[in-house]
Amino acid sequence: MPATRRQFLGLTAAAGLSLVTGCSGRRPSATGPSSAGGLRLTAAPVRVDLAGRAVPTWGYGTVPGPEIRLRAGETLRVRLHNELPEDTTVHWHGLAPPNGMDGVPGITQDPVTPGTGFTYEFRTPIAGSFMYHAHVGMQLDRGLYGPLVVEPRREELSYDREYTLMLDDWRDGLDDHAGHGARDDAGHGTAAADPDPVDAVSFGGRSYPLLLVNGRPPEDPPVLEARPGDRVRLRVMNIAADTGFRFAVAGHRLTVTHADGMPVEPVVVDALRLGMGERYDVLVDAGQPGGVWQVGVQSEGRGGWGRALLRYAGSQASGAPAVAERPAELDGRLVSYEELVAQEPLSLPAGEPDRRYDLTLSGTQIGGQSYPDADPLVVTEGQWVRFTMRNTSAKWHPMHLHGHHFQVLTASGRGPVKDTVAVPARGGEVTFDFLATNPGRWLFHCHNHHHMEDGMLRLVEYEPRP
Ligand SMILES: [Cu+2]
Repeated sequence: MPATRRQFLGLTAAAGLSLVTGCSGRRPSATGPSSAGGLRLTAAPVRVDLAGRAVPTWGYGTVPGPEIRLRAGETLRVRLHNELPEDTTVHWHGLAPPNGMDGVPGITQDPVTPGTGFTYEFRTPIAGSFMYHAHVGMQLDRGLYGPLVVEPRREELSYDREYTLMLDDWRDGLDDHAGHGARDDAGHGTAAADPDPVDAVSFGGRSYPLLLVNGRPPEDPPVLEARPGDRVRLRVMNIAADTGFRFAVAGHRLTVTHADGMPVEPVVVDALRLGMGERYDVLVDAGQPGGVWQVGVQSEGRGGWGRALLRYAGSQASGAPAVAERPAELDGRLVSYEELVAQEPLSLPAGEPDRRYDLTLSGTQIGGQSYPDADPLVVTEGQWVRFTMRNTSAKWHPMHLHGHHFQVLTASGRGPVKDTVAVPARGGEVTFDFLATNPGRWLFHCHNHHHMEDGMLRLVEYEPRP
C-alpha cells in the first residue's frame, strides 16, 4: 500500500501539478510547467459544462482551476495574467505569505488591470490543504478558484490514494434576470425572503440553483475510484460564496486528520460541517466489498444538493445510487471544534494574551463597524492576540483571518489550528489566539462573500514597535 501511495506521489510530483483527480477523464488535463518552476494562471472568460449545458463564467482555464501542488519549503511561483474585462488578483487562502503576496487589491497590491499580469512568489513552509481564489468583488462567486496542496516533507499518514473535492454553490450563467452579485442582498429576490427557522443552521440567504463538486452538478458527478481495503484521503474544501455544507459518504465513516490543513488528533465522525472557506482532510477506509456509494453534499439550512460517487474497482456504474439519494450518515455524528485537538499547537507563551479584541458579530457588522468606515484592529509584532467573537445575528458567520494561523480556544487547551472558524448564530461564541508574527495589513472578514461585500470586514494592522 505504501508503494501505491509513493507511485501516486511520484506521478503528481513529476507532473508538478495535477488536475483535481477522480473525475471520469473528460476534464482537460492541466498542462504547463511545474509550480516550482513557475505556473501560469490566466483569468479569462471560460465555459463550464454542467451536465451537457455549457454556461459562461470566468475561470482559470477550467473550473476548478488546476490543482497546484508543491512540497513544504518550496517556493510558489505563479504568473497571473488577466484576460478579464475588469481588475483581478489572486488570494492564497490559508497560506501566510508576506503581506505583498496576499492578493488583496488596494491593501496589499495594486489591482491587476485587464491585459496585464502579476507574479506571485513566496515560500510555502507549512504543509496543508489550501485554496486559491480571486479577491475582487464577487469574482469568487464565478469559477475563479482552485485547490492548492502543500505536501509535507515527510508524510506521516498512510493511505493509498487521495482526492480533492471542492464544494461550491453555483448560479453563474444560470441567472436570467440579474447582474452578477447585485441581486437580492436585502432578501427581495428569489427564495431569500423567508427568515430561517430558529433551529436552522444557515450561513447565507441567497438562491443558488446548483451545488457543484469539482465543477460538476449532481447529474454528472465526479467519480472517486477505490479498491476494497484501500485507505482514501479526501481533502474537502468549501469554496462557496454563500453556503455552508454538510458532507458524508454513504456506508463509510470519516476519520478527520486535518482542519484547515493543520493536523489534529484523529477523530472518527459520520459527517462534516464546513462553513465557507473551511477545509477538512479525512481518511475513508474502503471497507465495503464493492459497489458505488453516494458522497453527499447538502446545503445547511436550505435546499440544495450536490454529490460525488465512491466507486469500488470493478463495480458497475448501473449500480450507482439515484441522484438525490441521501446518505443517512448526514444525520450522524458531526465533527465539532470542541473535540478537535491540535497536533502542532501554536507556541503561545505562559500567562495572558498581550492584546484582546471582543467583537460582536451583528448583521454584517464586526464590533459595530462596517468596512470601510471601520477602525483597524491594531496589533504589535510579537504580541499574543486574542479575538473573541459573539454572534448575535441569525446567520452563522465563517470568519477568516489572512496571513496567520490561529488556535481555537477549547476546553482541552489544544484546540484546532485554523484560518477560518464558523461562529454559530444567535449567541454563538468563538475565541481564538494568534501570534502577530507576520507584519502588514491583513483582512479579517466573513467568508460569506455577500456579507464581506456588505462591509463585514476589518483590517488587522501592525503598528510600529514602540
Ligand atoms: Cu457572514
